[in-house]
Amino acid sequence: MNPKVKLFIFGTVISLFCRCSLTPDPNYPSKNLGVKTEAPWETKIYSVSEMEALFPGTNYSGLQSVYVSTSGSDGSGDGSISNPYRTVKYAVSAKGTPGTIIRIKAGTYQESTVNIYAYASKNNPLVLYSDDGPGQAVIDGQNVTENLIVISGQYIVIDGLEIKNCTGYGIGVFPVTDEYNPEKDSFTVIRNDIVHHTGRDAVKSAHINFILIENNDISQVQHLQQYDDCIDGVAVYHSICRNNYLHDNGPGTGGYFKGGSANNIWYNNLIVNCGDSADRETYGAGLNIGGWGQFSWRDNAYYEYPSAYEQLVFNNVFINCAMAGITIGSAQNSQIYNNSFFNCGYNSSHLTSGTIIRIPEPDNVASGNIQIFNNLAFNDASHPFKQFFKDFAVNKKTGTISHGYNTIYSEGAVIGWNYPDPNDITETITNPMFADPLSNNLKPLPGSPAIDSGKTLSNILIDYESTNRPLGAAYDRGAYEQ
Ligand SMILES: [Ca+2]
Ligand SMILES: [Ca+2]
Repeated sequence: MNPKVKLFIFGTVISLFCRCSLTPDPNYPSKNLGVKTEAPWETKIYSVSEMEALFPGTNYSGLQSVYVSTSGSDGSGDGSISNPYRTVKYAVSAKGTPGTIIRIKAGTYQESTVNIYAYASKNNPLVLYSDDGPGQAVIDGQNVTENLIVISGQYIVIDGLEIKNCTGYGIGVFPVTDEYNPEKDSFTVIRNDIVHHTGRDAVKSAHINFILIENNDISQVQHLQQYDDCIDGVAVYHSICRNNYLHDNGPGTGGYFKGGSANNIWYNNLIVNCGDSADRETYGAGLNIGGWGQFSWRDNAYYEYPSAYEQLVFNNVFINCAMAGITIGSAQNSQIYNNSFFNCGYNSSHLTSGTIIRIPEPDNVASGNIQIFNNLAFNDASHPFKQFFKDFAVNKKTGTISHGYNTIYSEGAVIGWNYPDPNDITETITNPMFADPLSNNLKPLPGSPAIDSGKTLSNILIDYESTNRPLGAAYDRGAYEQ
């Protein structure tokens, strides 16, 4: 279960000031990119509050109930509580219509691929629900089924299921027809699920708009084809990933949105033991924002464009992500605010590693207009790192990288900032005094230099525990406010 013991408020109110899009360099060649797809740098930028208001909430009381039980029958059942169906796949095919909640009773369901296709609505979604509590209904692919749940259409909610043991994706969210189809606004919600031991990415979305991924426990991809990720998005516009526990994924990342993705917001996630790959620099990170040669813009891979736009990453806690906490690979207009790192970026086996936040040189366009403020990092004597962040993209079209008010400390090695201003007096090399980092508690102790020393950031109005910011005399650095 998700160990993030905290009060989670769905209606978190965060308002973001409008940010202007950064268009590609005018020297980039123009491309025929299809008539129904807007460019990632042209799409509207939604704040958290604007975006979350578009998704179905957690009150399912008005929906029609259909029941599935391990004691039910697909042949003689009718989906009623007294005569339930036996399999999720059959229940979805028989009764998976808008305004329905498929209530799956406790037990393990050995399923082949469950394809969910429906055009529901915000107030009448189609919900798959673990009826006896999160994790009680288990969908088991027995490492035979390829993709376990495949979603297309609109307003489909997967709530509380444990999903495990497949050779493909655990949950895949894709367009109905092709990348140009006009129904690309998905509004899929993946909440309270436990997804693990998938063959490929645990939660995969591609070529869609609007997905909300919250309160999930996602881990242990089996990496059957390549190093894969807890959450992966290709050419996804408008997503919120929050309050997830992303962990124990070895060489893969906790999360990775790329391929011309835009307006993706990551906050209040706990990311532990991800990105330990030493030979795949792209994937070795807790979070990977953008990526290598990954610009697909919903059709072809165009290396001339950046991989991600408008990535907002705040209040996340990173523990033991060996290659890097965050990799910013070909991302533009992105903000890295108030994250806390413990024992990340200590693997120095690659040129660009040994770094808490990496901004390496990708195959396509380098990163630009990156803001890095109010972050904290501490590594103990056994996990020395070389620098807090470093920009390696010196030979390409690197835009501005702004930073300040970060505090770092390494017990075991000489450390530095490396770029561009090591004398910035707001940035300090002092111990942030995390309370109990070995127990994933990175809340600064009383007297920490992180408290009341942060930069005021008008779009960061809560902390990792959903406490309002600021408290006390000023904003704090790191994920917590006090
Ligand atoms: Ca992947
Ligand atoms: Ca404060």
